[in-house]
Amino acid sequence: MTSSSDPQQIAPKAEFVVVANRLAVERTTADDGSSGWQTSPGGLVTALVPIMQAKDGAWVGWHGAPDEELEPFHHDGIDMVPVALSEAEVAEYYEGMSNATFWPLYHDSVAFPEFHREWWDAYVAVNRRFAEAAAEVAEAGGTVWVQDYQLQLVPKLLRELRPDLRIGFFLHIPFPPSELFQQLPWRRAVLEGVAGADLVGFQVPGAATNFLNLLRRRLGWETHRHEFVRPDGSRGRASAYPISIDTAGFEALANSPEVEARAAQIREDLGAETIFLGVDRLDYTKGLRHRIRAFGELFTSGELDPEKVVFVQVATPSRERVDEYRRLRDDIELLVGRINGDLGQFGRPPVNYLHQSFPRDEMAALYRASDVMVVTPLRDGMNLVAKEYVACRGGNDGALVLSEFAGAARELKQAWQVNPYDIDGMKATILEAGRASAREQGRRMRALRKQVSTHDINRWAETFLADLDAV
Ligand code: GDG
Repeated sequence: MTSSSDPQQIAPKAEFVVVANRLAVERTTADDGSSGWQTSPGGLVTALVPIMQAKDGAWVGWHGAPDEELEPFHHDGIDMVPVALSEAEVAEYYEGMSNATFWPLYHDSVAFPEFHREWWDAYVAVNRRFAEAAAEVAEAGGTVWVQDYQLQLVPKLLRELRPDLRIGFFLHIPFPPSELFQQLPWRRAVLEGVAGADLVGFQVPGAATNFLNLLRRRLGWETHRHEFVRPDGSRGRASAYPISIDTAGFEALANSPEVEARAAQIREDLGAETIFLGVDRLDYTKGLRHRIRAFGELFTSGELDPEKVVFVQVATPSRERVDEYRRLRDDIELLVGRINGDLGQFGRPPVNYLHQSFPRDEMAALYRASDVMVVTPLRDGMNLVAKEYVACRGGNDGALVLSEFAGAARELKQAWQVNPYDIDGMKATILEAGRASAREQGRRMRALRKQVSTHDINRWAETFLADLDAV
């Protein structure tokens, strides 16, 4: 959906500002070689764009190309404010501090977090740049909503620059228990940074509790239920706002004749009686090693018959310049190669592994085509894939196997829940979900669908912003 971008320079002043690591647009290249912008796909952008269009909004973020300075521009009714990052900052602030320190530390340290002082220095410098860009663009008394772990210092910096603003912060990933968080050499600065927001949102109540406990124990701040008191006497709140998806959009897509036809084609191509599906960014938090091992054992023992069953795993390429992700890819491909080498037949690998990303309609067709969706992260803030699968099952059929350690498990109680570290338990539950009667699957799926249709991404954004308004 390329729409016209006004190339002329603008000097926006916005009533509502979103600050995120990435801008809400991606570059496009036309056949004649000219480049433009298209709105990024994805739930957050889908939910916020209408609010921003209605409110005179601006989006502050990196545009994705290192060492390139861009002027603000107008796209799709929103002022886009690009923040420049140098090649070294991408390596230190983004790949380093964000993705090799905070990401593993906040996900139960399932990979070792690395602590490097030069990464931290870059993180501070870049956070300051984002805060300054937001301070520049927000109109007097406006609202600024800061997104995620790459920008945890922005709320406090922005508050110092612009005390007139109403500032929200939302963390998309888990917030760890204090035992883990305390390892962080810069723990005080991070807590104070986040607590610069008037309202701090987390995916689950436990994360808000972890955060409030740390403010009390580490910083010696007073807290009362959801409220915290800064040393200057000002107050903020921390609470859970479970994120969701554009449920109606997914449902409509999955029910379209094109997607229905494509789903039938996928089933025919795979030629299996039962299709199990996994869809994840290729990330060590998603539990791929454990999941593939479980399927390997089920195929080897014959409990799943490779002649009748296929396990499709889409592993979307992700963070390929970070070492841990390269190692993960090698491990996964070794595991998949062994299973297929040992048990496959001509044209029929038991594990159909795809290290690719697909358009949204192809994802909807895959969800629609699959009998059992297997979502088994070791730790996950929410997990939108689980909700998308449910939204695409208009016939109230299909089964969802879901890790207890995904934020989504709190809402999707009727899924077949598993502890992904318990491989035997996971194997038993995968079989149980696949063999459940249509009646049992329907009973569970109806309840799941009710939850996901009444709690969509619009409700998430509206609730957060209404509460921010009320603080
Ligand atoms: C973080 C938190 C939290 C994946 N492959 C393709 C594709 N996707 C889409 C999925 C889904 C999204 O990407 C992934 O979202 P998840 O929630 O599953 O996971 P993270 O990327 O780790 O997201 C997570 C989320 O933020 C939101 O707060 O839920 O816990 O870790 O929408 O469909 N989309 C397309 N092609 C692909 O190949 N089109």
